[in-house]
Amino acid sequence: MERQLLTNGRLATLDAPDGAGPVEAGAVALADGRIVWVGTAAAVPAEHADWPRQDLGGRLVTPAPIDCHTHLVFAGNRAQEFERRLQGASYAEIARAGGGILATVSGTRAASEDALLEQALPRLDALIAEGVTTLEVKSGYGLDRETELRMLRTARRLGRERPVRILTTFLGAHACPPDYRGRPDAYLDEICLPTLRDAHAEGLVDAVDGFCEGIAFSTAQIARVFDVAGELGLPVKLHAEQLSHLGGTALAARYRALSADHLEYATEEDARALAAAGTVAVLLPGAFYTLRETQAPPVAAFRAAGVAMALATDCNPGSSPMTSILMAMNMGCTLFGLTPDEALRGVTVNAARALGLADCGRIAAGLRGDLTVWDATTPAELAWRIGFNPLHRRLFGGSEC
Ligand code: DI6
Ligand code: FE
Repeated sequence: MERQLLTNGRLATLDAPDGAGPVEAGAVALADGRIVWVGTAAAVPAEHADWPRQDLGGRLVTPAPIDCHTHLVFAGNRAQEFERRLQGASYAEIARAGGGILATVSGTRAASEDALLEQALPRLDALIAEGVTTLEVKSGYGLDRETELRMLRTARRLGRERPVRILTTFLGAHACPPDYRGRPDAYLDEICLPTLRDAHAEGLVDAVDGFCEGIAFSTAQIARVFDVAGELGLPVKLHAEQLSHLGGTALAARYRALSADHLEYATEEDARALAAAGTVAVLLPGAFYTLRETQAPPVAAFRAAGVAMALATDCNPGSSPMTSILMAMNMGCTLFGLTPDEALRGVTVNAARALGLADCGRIAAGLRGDLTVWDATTPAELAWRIGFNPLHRRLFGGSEC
């Protein structure tokens, strides 16, 4: 049995009520990749006291960050679209003209699995370099059977290529492909839903997502996707109220979704529905920033209703070309008014919830040994800086890597 005792850390366990500060002079005992005991160094039980020790020098220890919303697998880039938006074109205009998501669909359809892997790895490595140990990866740039399956297989491969846990999400209802232009229901019947069944049969799907928006799918269409997910026993989540209020949040709550994501145009009533359903609000400030949106999500309403808030990168080539979870924390604070403690909860305990995971996101006995040690002493230092990475050590399942 592999055992270790980390001592002299400042532990932000995220296992205590809001606002509880780090445990000073804390210790964590790990055995076989799991946390077996957490507390103050002075209280280490005799049974762990002689385990190999590592002194953390008073550094901050947190649960390792979790990126609960990414579109990490895709081919090509959208720098040209960036230039067009700088000249005044809107994201929706570009999408309606066949650019945007559909531009990435062309590139992704043309890419082999090896090419997709090769292009995704540097993005994954950037997240790992900031301590991320678990992330979600969506399909949705194939919009045909073969490419959607290839994206999901690539996502699974990422988890074999690197010391990281990948959760896959089927996002066939991301956009209506050109060959089905104006016939979104036919696309769902003929491509999206059969592909979901095939992907599930191949063990490639951990959850099902959709893009509920004027430029994508209606609530009635998303409900059809969610019904099939329910039949297959798969949890759902939704891109909702990003650019307008269409009722996606209420729909997500009705289906007891793991999360509703973006939510710039969500209302107080939506916040109450999320709270009642136990659905996590995943805030994506990278997309808000990139698209230069002006309406921020209703954070005060989420707080008042008791909605758990997570933060993620939304890493994608169009609306959020961001591969930094620390930057997501910084933007969550600066653009959306989260406190640094909320930002930390957003990428740990609440991000785990948004993925339906109970075995990570906190420092507590029984959980995976997914920990990060920082050259910092307070959680605020993680969200404070821009473009600086204070990671000192990353433990994935108890192993340093
Ligand atoms: N919302 C997003 O932020 C991404 N997808 C979505 O439904 C953007 C995808 C892209 O622009 O490529
Ligand atoms: Fe997204």
